[in-house]
Amino acid sequence: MKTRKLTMAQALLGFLKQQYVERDGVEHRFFGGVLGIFGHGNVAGIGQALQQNLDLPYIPVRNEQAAVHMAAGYAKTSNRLRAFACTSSIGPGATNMITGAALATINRLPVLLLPGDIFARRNVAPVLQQLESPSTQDIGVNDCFKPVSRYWDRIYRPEQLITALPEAMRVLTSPSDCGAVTLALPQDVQAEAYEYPEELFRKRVWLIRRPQPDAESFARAVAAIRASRRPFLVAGGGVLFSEAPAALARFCAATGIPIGETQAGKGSLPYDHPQSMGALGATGTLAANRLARDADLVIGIGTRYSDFTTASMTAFQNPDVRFVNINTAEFDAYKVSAIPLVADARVALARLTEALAGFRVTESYAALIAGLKQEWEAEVDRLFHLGLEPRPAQSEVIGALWEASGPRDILVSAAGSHPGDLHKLWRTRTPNGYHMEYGYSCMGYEIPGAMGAKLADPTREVYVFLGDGTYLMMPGEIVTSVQEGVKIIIVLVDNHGYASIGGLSQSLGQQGFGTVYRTRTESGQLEGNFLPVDYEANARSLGACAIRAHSVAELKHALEKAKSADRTTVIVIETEREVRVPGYESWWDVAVAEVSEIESVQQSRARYVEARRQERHHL
Ligand SMILES: Cc1ncc(C[n+]2csc(CCOP(=O)(O)OP(=O)(O)O)c2C)c(N)n1
Ligand SMILES: [Mg+2]
Repeated sequence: MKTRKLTMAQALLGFLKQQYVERDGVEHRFFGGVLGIFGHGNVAGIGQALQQNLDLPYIPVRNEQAAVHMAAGYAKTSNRLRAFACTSSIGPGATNMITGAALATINRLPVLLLPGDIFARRNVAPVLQQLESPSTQDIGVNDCFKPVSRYWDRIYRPEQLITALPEAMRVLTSPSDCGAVTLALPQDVQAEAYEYPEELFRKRVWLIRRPQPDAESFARAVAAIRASRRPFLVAGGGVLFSEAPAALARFCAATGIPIGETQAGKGSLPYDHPQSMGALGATGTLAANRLARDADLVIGIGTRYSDFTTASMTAFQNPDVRFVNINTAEFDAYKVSAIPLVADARVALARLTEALAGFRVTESYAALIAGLKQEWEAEVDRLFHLGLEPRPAQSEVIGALWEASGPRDILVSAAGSHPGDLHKLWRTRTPNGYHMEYGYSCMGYEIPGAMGAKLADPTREVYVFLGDGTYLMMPGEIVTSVQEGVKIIIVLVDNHGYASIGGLSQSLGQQGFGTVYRTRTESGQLEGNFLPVDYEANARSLGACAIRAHSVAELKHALEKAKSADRTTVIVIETEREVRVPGYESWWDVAVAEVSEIESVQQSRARYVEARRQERHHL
């Protein structure tokens, strides 16, 4: 057997470089590169190997958590056909990646995590940053990756790579089991040499399958759709991952079935498609929520049925409602007692369109759909142009941003009041043009996530829409964007703290306690002036261009400047905190204190108990 003598780290990178994926006859290299930060736990192993493998680009970042977010943004924009690996030292560098790992796994995105680990040899333990246990020497902080990874392994001996790497690739390229893969790499083993079989380094092409539905389940699904009077379709992230928007548009045009979109599925149809009712659920449109409420058949495609989508199991109120689920993951396909089509979205939609030939929704249902759509578009226009003085409402900022953006541009956001407002209002024109991380809704994802999107598709302008709160969590990656020449445009909405959680707190009878950025006063409470944060100066100090806009007109001007700039630009605009986009006949279950000394909380509890009566089991 021909072998190559390499360190474990060198062999790992040698393998990663040779991994490709193929779908629909198109082949791509799978790994775009490696993101990370060096410390004593990886510099001599992975760090050394990266230096002698420059064809696998290395991008140093400012925070390991951000590295994983960047990798997730890259994978999402690539429809999971490409990924990044992330390298860290041991200890805090490694555990910084755990939040990112959870985010990737929840969003079903492939990221390969390579945290450094403590010495396998053990004789020098405890090493710097090692967590010791009195009950075993076989545990460390990297065990915390287990529940947030779809595959987890620790490479105690260099030859274990030979069996671990194919498993890692199987999971990373799986349409159903995709998520974070963690290979914990003890620092001494990274640097250890081994005679690896030459075969390990041959080019390998992983076929991304498009599974066909089982014949009997398919026949039952067709019969259920044909029998329905008020069918409604829920488009989830799986529609985009499968690159099925065109197949969905054909299905909807042929059958007249309307769709509502989840956060991950938004943009499955262009907003102006006649069957697009926009966002569904707690942050949904009136059009989608009304149709969902009365639907007798719900076709869920590539959706996890999160509580925001189901409005905490209140969205579907027709007593006879049934479900058909199309999903590559059996786990999701079986939810809500559906007829499960364990299949690829594009394949299933094309076959359903064919099998449903001649089926069309009734004229009265079609008229209802058209009327609701028209009303909703008028509502968006209203919210885009409120003309509020002296500070605009957030919906006006969204309107100005939408009008300034081009049809192929990408909008990235994740947490705060932005996901809810954008879910309702953003008019997505192109698949993947709406990039919302709402599986983990992680404050701090936005800037690195947007950089990942830009790395995946540099031909599209990438906008970030975020709040002052989330900006403060992870502005440091602006430095990385300057380093790499990865330009993004960041619109920072300054409303002096957490408007979203503040609003939620008020609705729970808690008066927004602890959610406003104010100084502590002699009363001992946070009741003083607004915190004097200069976001513009902060962004500029990190290397970005920065502009403050005082009005919608100035915002429009700033956006034009940002588009022509060659660097990441941050636009700061103050908004009217208390003018919010309303909800549209939906709800979200946030449990209210059952007993309290505060009267407003007691009242809120009474409303809560009443509202919960709408929650259903779909059995
Ligand atoms: C890492 C993380 N911590 C806490 C939360 C809970 N959370 C959700 S939104 C939010 C406030 C966001 O504030 P900001 O970015 O200013 O947006 P705004 O609410 O003002 O729209 C918080 C604390 C979260 N989603 N992520
Ligand atoms: Mg805020």
